[in-house]
Amino acid sequence: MTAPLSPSRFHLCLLLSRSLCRLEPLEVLDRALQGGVDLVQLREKELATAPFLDWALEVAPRCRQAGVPLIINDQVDVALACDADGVHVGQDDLPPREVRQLLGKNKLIGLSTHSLEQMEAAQDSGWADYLGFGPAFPTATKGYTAGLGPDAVLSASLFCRLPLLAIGGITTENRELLGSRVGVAVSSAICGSERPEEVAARLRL
Ligand code: TZP
Ligand code: MG
Repeated sequence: MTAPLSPSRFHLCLLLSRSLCRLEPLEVLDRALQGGVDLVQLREKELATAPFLDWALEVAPRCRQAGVPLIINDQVDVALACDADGVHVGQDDLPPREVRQLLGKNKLIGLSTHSLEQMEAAQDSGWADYLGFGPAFPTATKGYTAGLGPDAVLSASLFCRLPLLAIGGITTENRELLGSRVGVAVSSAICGSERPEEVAARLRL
């Protein structure tokens, strides 16, 4: 990948985790891509680096074939080894400035934020290409018993100058509460479905 990617077009990010998949994980991926996912983030908290890379090397060609960028959660080494399109980090992970030094300027960096203050700091520092914001709703996936709620997501979407993906507990039932201005990143609602393509299509407003 040589040209910088534009993150402004992202509407629906699949956070793919094998352990959450009801169907065979590659089938979940393919069917979610058919349903309109336009960004894939591979998030595998239970895999060591070598099996994570093996898995990423299976996922990467399918994303490439679909024309959808692949982002690796946390691990810059895995992203480089599979020539992914970028890395997503949280507030306590390798800082975006250091990620940029390792990845170079033509890859995407996503950063999770949980407040307007974190969002402002991320924008001011200028290293991230897009921001996550959440949890929008409670979610067992990351053990959040409360969400920030739709009003906070709406405020964030008005405040944020970078492309924004709301995250956490987003389902086909609550998606429209967040408004069409904000993109969404979704794991369990798509991975846990028997019909990932239908769920993905309904999550795209
Ligand atoms: N960060 C905030 S909530 C979350 C992450 C990674 C989990 C999102 O998964 P789900 O299953 O869509 O709630
Ligand atoms: Mg992380």
